[in-house]
Amino acid sequence: MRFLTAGESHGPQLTAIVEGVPSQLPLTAEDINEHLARRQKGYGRGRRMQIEKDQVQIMSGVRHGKTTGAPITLVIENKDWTHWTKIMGAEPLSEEEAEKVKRKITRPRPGHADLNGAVKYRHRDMRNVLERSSARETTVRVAVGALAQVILRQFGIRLAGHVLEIGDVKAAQLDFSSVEKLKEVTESSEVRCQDEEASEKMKAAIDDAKKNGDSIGGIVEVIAENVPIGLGSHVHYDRKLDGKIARSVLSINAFKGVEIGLGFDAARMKGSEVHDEITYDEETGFGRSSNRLGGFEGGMTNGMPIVVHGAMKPIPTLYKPLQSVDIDTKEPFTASIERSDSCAVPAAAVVCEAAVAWEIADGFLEKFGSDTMEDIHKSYEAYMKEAREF
Ligand code: EPS
Repeated sequence: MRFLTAGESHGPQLTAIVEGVPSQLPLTAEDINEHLARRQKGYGRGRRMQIEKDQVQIMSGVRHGKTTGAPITLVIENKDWTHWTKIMGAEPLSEEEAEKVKRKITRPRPGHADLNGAVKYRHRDMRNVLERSSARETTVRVAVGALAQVILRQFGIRLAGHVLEIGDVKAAQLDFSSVEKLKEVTESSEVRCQDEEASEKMKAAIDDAKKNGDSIGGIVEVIAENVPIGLGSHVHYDRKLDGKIARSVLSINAFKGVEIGLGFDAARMKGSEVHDEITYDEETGFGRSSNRLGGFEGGMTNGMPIVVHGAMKPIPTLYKPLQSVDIDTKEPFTASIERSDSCAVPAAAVVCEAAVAWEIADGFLEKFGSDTMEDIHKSYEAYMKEAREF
């Protein structure tokens, strides 16, 4: 499968075209809206989230509740567009109008794409960069990830994204038993965290950052259960599924780090403390006695849950000004900003879940075929039987 996204933060809509989805998959807008609503929640969001109520429109590739195999177009409108029709419109402006409505941006914000994008694409108005680099785009990535989760659910593969750390507050170690159990707690948490005591401290840390005109980042975890052995491949670098997941997670706005399983900690431990011992059971076949490698060996899934961590830096749009330089006057200035989130880590857990879901679904179809759901089910059942009896 592949997808493209298009759209600006204050433009009319966000769009994704998803190609390669098998036919006969039951799919409704509600399957996607559920995840869009999850992304909009979270303690620490700014005023924009009160304006938007993200809902998907399925514009192609689905008929009477089932996919046809044709490209699927997903559209999510920006409600805020009504305030930006002149500023963000596609029609040319007269010089007089431009003066009035353009709201040219010449002051790059440290930590944003503003300056690099302006130099690269030769824009004197940095709105041409920041409208597209905005994390608003993650809406449509969540929509695409929701579609991926509809495919995965047919095979019992379920995912949960949750928050491990916000600022300097860490949740207690998770005793993972199932995605369902994890979701029971995290879906109702304002910071998407399973540790209630830590959640309160996280909220206080967010309040503190907000009060000081600052922002804070954090670490999210995504767990995927019931993933069959053998997705991805050891034979070539660009077929390693853990590598694809890492790239996808690092491409989420503001993400600066990714780990699978123990991740960086593994580098500080002995081999005997890191590797998961192999077990055998007549009914279920081969397994592992632990899951320190997060479900991956040799770029392939090993049948254990996939465990991915992503580190999000603090949002760089700050009320507390940082030093920068105006690109027109070359004068230094300290920026002050109108509207921002002080923490978007709870939402980022949903985005990260979507990114991981997409890569697993893609690896799944690569292994089991991609034309019709019926063929995929047959191929999956036959392989799982062989794998159990191997
Ligand atoms: C964002 C800035 C804020 C966030 C936005 C991402 O938007 P605005 O500039 O309209 O206040 O609210 O996030 C979303 C709109 C969203 O849907 O997550 C940024 O600069 O990245």
